[in-house]
Amino acid sequence: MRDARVSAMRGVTAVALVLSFAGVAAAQSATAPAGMVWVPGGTFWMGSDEPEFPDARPWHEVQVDGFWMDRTEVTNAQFAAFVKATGYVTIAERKPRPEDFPGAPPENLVAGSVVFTPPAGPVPLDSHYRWWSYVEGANWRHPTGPGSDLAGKDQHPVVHIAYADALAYCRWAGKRLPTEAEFEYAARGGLDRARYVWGEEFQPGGRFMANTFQGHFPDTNTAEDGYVTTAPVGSFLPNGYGLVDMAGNVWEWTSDWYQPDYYTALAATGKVARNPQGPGSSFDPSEPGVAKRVHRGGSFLCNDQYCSRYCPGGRGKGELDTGTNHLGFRCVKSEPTGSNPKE
Ligand SMILES: [Ca+2]
Ligand SMILES: [Ca+2]
Repeated sequence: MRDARVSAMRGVTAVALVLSFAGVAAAQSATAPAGMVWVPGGTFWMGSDEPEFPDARPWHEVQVDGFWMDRTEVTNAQFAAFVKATGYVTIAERKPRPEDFPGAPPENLVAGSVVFTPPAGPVPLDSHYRWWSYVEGANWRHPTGPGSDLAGKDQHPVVHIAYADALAYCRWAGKRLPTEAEFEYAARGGLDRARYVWGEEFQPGGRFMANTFQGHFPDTNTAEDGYVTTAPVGSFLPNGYGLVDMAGNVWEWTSDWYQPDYYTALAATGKVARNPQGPGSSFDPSEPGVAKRVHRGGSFLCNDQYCSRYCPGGRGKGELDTGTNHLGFRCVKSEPTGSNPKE
């Protein structure tokens, strides 16, 4: 009788062990989506008091729930897998429709995208049209136009991504775009109001920490950080949450509409903003009729002469159909309500 009981107990123990291992396996797969990093929720100071960032004022307290975030920008290899699975055609690959551009000469309605085209010498920094060109045939497969391709660039961030393209990828992957607050919170990596996503010094110990622009903008890129345009994702050290390229390499879409005084409105409530989702509509005084969403993180073209918005408080913005060869994205994912891994 005792033997039977021991044997039964052993059986129970074995079953319990099996269940326990199954539980661990399930927990591991649930807590670690491939290529994603858990960003624990918390409260932080969002914004900036840099003189050149008037739309990032004032500092205001924001609370975000924890979420999963892609460790890297979405790569060409990842985007190619999405296109292969779905047959998706990006905005830049589609011929513009005359009804969307009334009055445009038919010869101008060509599929293409906007490419950084550096001038031969120094130019006034008064208009970005001096270094951006609409190039027929430029798209994610041809980053600088028809003569270029993705050879050797599988691990580079995908570029020429319009907002709808980013959304389509996110939905396919079962993810979503980050809010602006989630992006900044994640970019800061747990540091409180630091100037850079890695700390206070641009080159700690002489080391470049992000892919930005060195030299004289926009005509002479000395690429002391090793990269003239995009770098393979993760070429620079991760931040405090283990995320790479949260500053520089390519700008990244967020889901928020852009308004320059949104932070002022949040701060005026006198309360901590909880999981802010952005304003209900867009307004950019420099182009009032153009709806824009927020871009974050800066790019390989950022430099202190023209654009230091790779700093974590820096805000960018863009028209929804406009991709460029320094704009990509990454995705995030919420845990189901009530589940709170690692917290
Ligand atoms: Ca660079
Ligand atoms: Ca980036």
